[in-house]
Amino acid sequence: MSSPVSPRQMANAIRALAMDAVEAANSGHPGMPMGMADAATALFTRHLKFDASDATWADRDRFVLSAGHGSMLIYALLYLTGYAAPTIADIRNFRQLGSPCAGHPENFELAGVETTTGPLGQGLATAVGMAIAERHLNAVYGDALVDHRTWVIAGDGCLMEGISHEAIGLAGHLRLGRLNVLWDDNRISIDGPTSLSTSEDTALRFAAAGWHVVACDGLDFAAVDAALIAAKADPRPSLIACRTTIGFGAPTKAGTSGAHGAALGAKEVAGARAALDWDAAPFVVPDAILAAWRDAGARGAGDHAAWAARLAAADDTVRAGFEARVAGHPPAAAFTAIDRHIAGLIATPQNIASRKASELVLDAVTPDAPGMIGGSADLTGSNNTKAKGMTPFTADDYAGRYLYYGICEFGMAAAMNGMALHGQCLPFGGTFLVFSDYMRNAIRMSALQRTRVIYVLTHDSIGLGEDGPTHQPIEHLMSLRAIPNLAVYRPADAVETAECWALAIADPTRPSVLALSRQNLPQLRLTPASENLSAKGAYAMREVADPDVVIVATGSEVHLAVAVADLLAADAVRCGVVSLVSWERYCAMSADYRANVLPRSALICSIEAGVTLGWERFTGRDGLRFGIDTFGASGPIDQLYAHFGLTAPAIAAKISAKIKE
Ligand SMILES: Cc1ncc(C[n+]2csc(CCOP(=O)(O)OP(=O)(O)O)c2C)c(N)n1
Repeated sequence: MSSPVSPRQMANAIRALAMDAVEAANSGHPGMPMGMADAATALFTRHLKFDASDATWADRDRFVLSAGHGSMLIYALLYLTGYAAPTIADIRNFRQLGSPCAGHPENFELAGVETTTGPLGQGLATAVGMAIAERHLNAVYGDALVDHRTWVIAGDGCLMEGISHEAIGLAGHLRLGRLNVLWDDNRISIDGPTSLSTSEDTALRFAAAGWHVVACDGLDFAAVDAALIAAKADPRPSLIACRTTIGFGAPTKAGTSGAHGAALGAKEVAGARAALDWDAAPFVVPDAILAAWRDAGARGAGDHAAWAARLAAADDTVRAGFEARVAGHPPAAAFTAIDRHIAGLIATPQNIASRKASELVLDAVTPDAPGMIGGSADLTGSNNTKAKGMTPFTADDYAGRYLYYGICEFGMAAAMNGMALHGQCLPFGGTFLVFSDYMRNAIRMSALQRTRVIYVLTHDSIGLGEDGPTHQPIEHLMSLRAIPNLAVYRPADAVETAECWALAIADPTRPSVLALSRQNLPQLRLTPASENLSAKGAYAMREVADPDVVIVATGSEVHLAVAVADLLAADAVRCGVVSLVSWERYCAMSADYRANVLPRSALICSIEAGVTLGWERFTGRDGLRFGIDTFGASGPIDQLYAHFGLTAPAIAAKISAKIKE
């Protein structure tokens, strides 16, 4: 039976819900959903492969609303197509505390939201990672199990952001033909028309990056449908430029920035209802229109069932591996491999840089952890991220597990978020610690979204030497520690480096930073431990009874602390040394454990070759904090440590003087 409901009526349901929710909240962005409603209707009723009854179906198409401020668009779509959430009550509570319909879409609130968006441009770059994951898994498992697309709705803002350059370039280079971006070409942003700030030819920009570009009237369902058909047929990634009108339907605000980010007001909403021929009460979708949407939401059920049958028929080992990856369980063999590697280090100690130690871990673990996908922002040989046997992921070989991201830190980080969110992938990627600033917001988004992404950030102090202050991180460790739900590890030697990798791989809902040295470090851990000592965040590296002083240090400064303790011992000062591998883990330990590691009875002093800001937390007001509160300098490493007062004699003298005060 053919539905009497027109696509425009279906689109108007989105428009009405967007207007009503923003009106009720008296905050939000009605213009974008109203402008893109027809295009979204074409996508969701004709092209997107999904089954609203199971938001977690592994072979579903991924949909990313990169223009996250238009969140009512995705909330309306999820409700209308029949996802378990949001309910209409949730939508009525749009932007209220406790509603899953948050101001911007959040992946941890709604199963149908693939990624948290709001920081413009990042959704698009995250989608590139999803498209990479899809092609990789397709190469591993074949069309029968992995065969889906990634769709994006992006606005002018997303495409103005610099990260779009990185994302578009990478997608074009890797010929990610299953990535399709619908651009809401409404030529309006907050300050007014986009002509205020840009004259760029967006279509040419995408074409130059190797994309297929198709333009259509974004308010015409049939035209968008045809453009989406063309996009799917082209082997390149596609930009579908949808010419739209922001706030379509609003009598005076349509086409103006007045429709962008505020409630339209009762009079304007009434005018829009009249113009759109929508006479249902607020938050009410007429039965026939809702039924048509629910049909669209069930469209994929047949595909889903056929896929499930193929998975059930797959070889037992393949199916078990596939399902374990979907569940996000790293193979037990990966942890066994790390344990074996640590035993090897205890047997044959290695005085090597922690970046090199990290490479040895990767060599050991990646063969047993097929989900691990590495990469670097053009610093492969410095970050030591390419494990033995890892081959490049290229347009000609999607089975490869190593990505050459180019000099695109932000794009790399966002793409890694996309791979992790896609599922079945555990991405890690490298750059210098100092350039974490370039990708900081994506690291923040990893933490907010609870993705298992591992950042391998090398050259973690002035210890990198001659490259000088532009390359020497000073405030970075502390500023990364300030990001909630991010584990920042700074291992002191090769054993701790292996322990930190094990912790990062095992942590399902938290990203990790591994801050690693350029310079060689002596191996301090020389006896086997019965457990992963780094898991507690901090532990005694040198234990003394009833200490006068305990030095808490991190990474490359732990062996310096040990040297200080030796000098103090010669002076009859009882000095313990604590390796603080991870603040987050240490602070999560019991008060008893923490007090045992850093006893109140002792003078606590810190050593870290970075800002001293923050160390008061452990040293109190009386303790000494050894660090660097200026930029670094260019010179050989030994001269630099001496210049900044970070030598054993200098520190021991200050601690001695303090004790004698
Ligand atoms: C990185 C970042 N910078 C700034 C903002 C604030 N902001 C939200 S929407 C917007 C304008 C976006 O314009 P456009 O993409 O054209 O959206 P439309 O006006 O069509 O809704 C800005 C600047 C943001 N969300 N993210």
